[in-house]
Formats: sequence, structure tokens, C-alpha cells
Amino acid sequence: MGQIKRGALIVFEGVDKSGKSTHCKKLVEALENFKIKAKFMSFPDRSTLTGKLIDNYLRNKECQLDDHAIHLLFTANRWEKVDQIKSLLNDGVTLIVDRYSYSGIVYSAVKKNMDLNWCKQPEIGLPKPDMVFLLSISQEEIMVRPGFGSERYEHREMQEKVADMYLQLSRECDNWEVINTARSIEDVQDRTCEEMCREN
Ligand code: Z5A
Ligand code: MG
Repeated sequence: MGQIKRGALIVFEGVDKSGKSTHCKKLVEALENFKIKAKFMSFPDRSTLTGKLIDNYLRNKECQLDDHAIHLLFTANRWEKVDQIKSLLNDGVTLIVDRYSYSGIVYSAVKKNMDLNWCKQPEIGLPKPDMVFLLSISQEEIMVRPGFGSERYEHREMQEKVADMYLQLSRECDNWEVINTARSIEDVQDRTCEEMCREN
């Protein structure tokens, strides 16, 4: 029997409401149409032990938690899934992941008194993505999308700092594609599919 080709780990990053979940799901469908085994995964996974704490922190703006502690909870939420991620990739499944380590890094590192290098450390050892799509869009366009503003980090000042830090990280790595998502859903989908075909 031939060896199974490892699946690819594809990550979508971007500010709140930039369209990550929409485009992750569309990419899974497109890959499945090409008979490529693909699965959607998202972080934070609010259903797990750490996920329930994270969900409470995000939705309840009164919840007090040290910034280092919530950072480590977000990272632990990824480590909880590491065996599943590795096993799916080894089984040849391409994983399309809605937020990953870079969300962990940027949303913490933009806070006062948080150090970027410290924020990166607990992510070391998690499987590395083969490609990262950074969905980029202006704050004006984000703020008119449905649902903006309901959770803790969903305010302009934080989102602008996050957008800048994402761009800074994108310049440090050569496997990031920055995609302007202020276009129609179909246009953005065409771009992500094109990039995936180029890589395969
Ligand atoms: N966080 C963290 O601090 N540390 C971590 O390690 C992780 C996360 C993993 C919750 O994340 C918070 O957790 C987040 C970062 C922090 N805080 N903030 N901000 P989340 O992933 O659960 O939620 P979110 O990303 O903030 O929001 P979202 O609603 O999931 O956004 P989205 O997935 O990017 O957007 P969407 O649901 O695909 O699209 C939003 C709407 O726009 C929807 O109505 C779409 O139909 C519409 N849409 C999408 N694309 C288009 C285009 N191209 N044109 C027009 N309309 C569009
Ligand atoms: Mg989403």
C-alpha cells in the first residue's frame, strides 16, 4: 500500500468579522469538490474545558483575569487539540483552521505590559501552518458587518492595533498571503482557491 500524503495545515487570520469563518468553510467545500479530504477547525474551541472559561471571559466584559492567564488559556485551548490535529494531518486530511497561534500572539501582545516574545513562547511546538491567509479590511467596513461590538475585544482601538501587528507578522514569514476582503465573498473565495492551486 502507498504512503498517505500528509494533509496541509491552512490557517485563516484577521480581525473580527473579516470573513474568516465564511472563507474557511467555502474553502473546505471547494477542496471537497476536488475530492481532497478537508476539515474545518476553529479556535477558540469554546466547547472544551478551557474553551468554556475563554467563552465566559470574551462574553462577560466584567470577568477579571490577568492578561497572562487568559493568554495561556487560549494557547492551552490549541494544545488540547494537538493530537487530533497531528492525527488528521497524518491521515491525509487538509485542515482549514479559523484562527490559530497568530491570533493568540497578536491579541495579547497589543495589550499594555505584554511582551511580544513572551506571547510567542507557549505556541512553540504546535504544528506549523503550511500557509496563512491574512484577511485584511478597513475598520470602517468591519464596523458595518453584522454582530460587530458584542464581545470584549470588539472595539476600534484594539482592532486597529491588532491589524497593524498582523501586518508586521506577515512581513516576517514567507508563507503568508494577505487578501483584501473588502470585496465580494465570491472574489475573495476565487483568490484563496487560486493560491491553494498554486501551492499544490
Ligand atoms: N482570540 C484571542 O485573543 N486569542 C486567541 O488565541 C484566539 C482568539 C484564537 C473571538 O474569536 C475572539 O478571540 C477574538 C480574538 C480572540 N476577538 N476579537 N475580536 P472568534 O474567532 O470567535 O470571533 P471573531 O473572529 O472575532 O468574529 P467572527 O464573527 O468569527 O468573524 P469572522 O469569522 O472573521 O467573520 P464571518 O463570520 O465569516 O463574517 C462576518 C460577517 O461578514 C458575516 O455576516 C458574513 O456573511 C459577512 N461577510 C464575510 N465576508 C464578506 C464579504 N467579502 N463581503 C461582505 N460580507 C462578508
Ligand atoms: Mg468566525
